[in-house]
Amino acid sequence: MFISDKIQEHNEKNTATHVFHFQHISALLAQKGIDIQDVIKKIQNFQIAIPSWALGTGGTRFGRFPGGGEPRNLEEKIADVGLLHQLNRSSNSISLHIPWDIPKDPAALKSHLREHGLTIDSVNSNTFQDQPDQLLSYKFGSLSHTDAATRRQAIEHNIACIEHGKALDSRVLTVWLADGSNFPGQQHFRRAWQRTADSLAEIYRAMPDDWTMLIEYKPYEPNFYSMVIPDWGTSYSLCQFLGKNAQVLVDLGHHLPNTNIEQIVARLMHFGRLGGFHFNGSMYGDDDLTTGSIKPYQFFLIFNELADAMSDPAVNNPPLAWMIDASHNSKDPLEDLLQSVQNILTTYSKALLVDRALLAEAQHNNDVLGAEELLRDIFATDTRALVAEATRRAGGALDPIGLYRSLKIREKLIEQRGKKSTATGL
Ligand SMILES: [Mn+2]
Repeated sequence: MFISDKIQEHNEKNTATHVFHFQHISALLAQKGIDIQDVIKKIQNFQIAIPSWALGTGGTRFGRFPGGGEPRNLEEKIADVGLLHQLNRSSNSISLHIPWDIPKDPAALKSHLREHGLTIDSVNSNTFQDQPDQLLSYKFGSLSHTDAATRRQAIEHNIACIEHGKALDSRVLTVWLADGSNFPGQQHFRRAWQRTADSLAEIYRAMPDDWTMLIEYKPYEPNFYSMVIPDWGTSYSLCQFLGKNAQVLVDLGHHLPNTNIEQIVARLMHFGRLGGFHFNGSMYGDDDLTTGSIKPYQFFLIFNELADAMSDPAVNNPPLAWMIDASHNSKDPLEDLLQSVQNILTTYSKALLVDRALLAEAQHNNDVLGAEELLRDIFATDTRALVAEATRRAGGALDPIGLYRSLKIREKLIEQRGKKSTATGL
């Protein structure tokens, strides 16, 4: 579905209201001496990958309630991401899950991607479930398994993911392990770490030099007593063991309640070891809700640390791979993704407005209230018109969700794909 004429029509219709809000924020920021053009450029350059598994309705272990019109194959998934990118100009890549989305004809797929202005982001291995044709089970682990043949199978799967990625010009392998134990005594912690490290080292050696391995951590689930990689410290220790092309991946929902994620982010960037980011919203655990929906202030504080480190020439951290990793259970997945991207861009734009010199001064002088109020003032600033202007200049819609709804896109997708279509992997 190509909708550039509809976008233009929509923007023209909404120009007056937009200009009113944009002039207001422009005047406000001019008073503060902020270069608004630079901020708009940074917002335009911020691209967030959409995972291939987020385009259909998710679910919980109790059930799944699909909404219809879900993409039936990888081509339709690419078409959906292409549509999001047309609307917001900020979702220019798709992250693939192997084996749910094994590309059958890489050359054809690449031209399909080009048609939609997209690239492949990371490839994600899957050893958290058994596949029908699989010889050995991952019930008791994969890369950390006590049995060498099972570890071998999991290593080979990851190397196969790298091969699929190479064919599509990806340069990132994301590894998330479900490995762990459910009961005390079940697993020898030190040996499990070492087996995992040795397995990852084999995969690392199979990676081309310009690739990055992202290692994701998670405190619990599916294992509830221990996870082999439960926290950023363990991810970091594995990266140190592997080499410079291994980086920690922070998933916002993979923390225990009240964890200071902003501090984790700052630490990792200080060490030059933050490689990737999975956006979602969390109330209790890995809830995978809409990004920014539950704790917007914390989300701003996280972005504040990211923006601070990204703007500091003394920080030697590679550019980050940004991705949404959420599950859409009660909303239209495409609307939810548009909403997430809007929340991400709005929060990022606020972080760009923080006066770093003033904040540093307040911190240096131990002006506790001064430093805090500086952040709170920016958090309370409505920057939606800045994001809308950045999107408009890039050719996107002033109000991506509004346009999506008025074009009745979900209804059209249901007509095309049917009420009962199911996205692969769900
Ligand atoms: Mn994740």
